[in-house]
Amino acid sequence: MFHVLIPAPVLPVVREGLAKACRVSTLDEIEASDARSDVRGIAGGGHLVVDGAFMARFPKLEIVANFGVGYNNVDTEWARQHGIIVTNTPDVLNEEVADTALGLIIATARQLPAAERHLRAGRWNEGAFPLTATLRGRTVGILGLGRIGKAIATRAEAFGMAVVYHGRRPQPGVPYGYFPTVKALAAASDILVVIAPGGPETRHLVDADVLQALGPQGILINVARGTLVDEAALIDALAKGHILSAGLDVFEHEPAVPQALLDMDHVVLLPHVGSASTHTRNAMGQLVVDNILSWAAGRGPLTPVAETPWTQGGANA
Ligand code: NAP
Ligand code: 8YV
Repeated sequence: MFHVLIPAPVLPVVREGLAKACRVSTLDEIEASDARSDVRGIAGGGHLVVDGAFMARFPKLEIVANFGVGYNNVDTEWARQHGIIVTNTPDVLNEEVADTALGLIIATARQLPAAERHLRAGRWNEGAFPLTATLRGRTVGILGLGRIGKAIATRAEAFGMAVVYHGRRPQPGVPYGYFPTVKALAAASDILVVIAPGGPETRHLVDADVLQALGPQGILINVARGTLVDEAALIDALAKGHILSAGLDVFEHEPAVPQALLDMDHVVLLPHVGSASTHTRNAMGQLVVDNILSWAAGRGPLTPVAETPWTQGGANA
């Protein structure tokens, strides 16, 4: 029977879906036995670090099915070199994460959480909540116009906002203006939305210079990974009024959130809930299961990541 390790807690849809056709073990169960040697799959949570040292513990490992579209937590280069397929969960979460991004944009521009705190604290009796920024006439700049970025763009358009973007290259057939650098994108944007992958290549793409270019009426939204934004520079820019506000679903050292951000009333902070509805998390979990079951049945992975492509005839062929 195909043996799958589930190293961290997963949704019932993952555990039960795999258990129907596979032998499933937790890390504790593996440690307590000599079963490590026949583990062929790992089904992982998005925050689980799957590095070379971890994968090397399982000599027969063939597939790592990551719970999450972002897979910066997996050493795909080590996996590729060892013929191991890595899969992720693309597309099934696009709309949910885009909804979260728009929620953050509205909540941040219109200061909805602060307005609610004003009401709950009984301060409405003392006076109206101050007037806020607006989405009217704003331009949204999207850093990473991929699957989720495009879903954010269509929503921004529906709200009457202009859309521009930056990626490593312009995309043919896309109706939005392209900017070749993040700084130029920020200068052209009122609201800068970060939704590119994490990892060393994108570390601190949004730095002090970019925030300065975004300007004193600018709003930064990050629904990607905390590492894309220089958090210290962001705190400094917010404190000095170099930008107006920020809406953040992700942080550099999750779950740690800097006290300086917690102390700011005009930023909106979420605990990495971009995809966190029951509907969407179950769809992601089902895709983890389907990838492993398809692989175990010899039909190949459904959604391998670009770094570990699969062609009929063998892993990484
Ligand atoms: P995707 O379809 O691969 O899109 C990523 C986009 O980023 C592409 O358009 C790509 O364009 C651009 N990009 C890649 N590397 C870049 C670089 N070095 N500089 C500038 N742009 C770059 O990915 P997706 O499915 O939309 O997901 C995007 C990310 O969102 C994930 O990797 C994940 O980290 C994050 N995410 C967060 C949550 C959450 O809960 N907050 C949920 C889901 C996903 P080019 O190739 O043209 O550069
Ligand atoms: C999850 C995500 O929160 O898909 C991603 O890249 O960031 C989120 O959907 C993450 O995978 C943790 O489980």
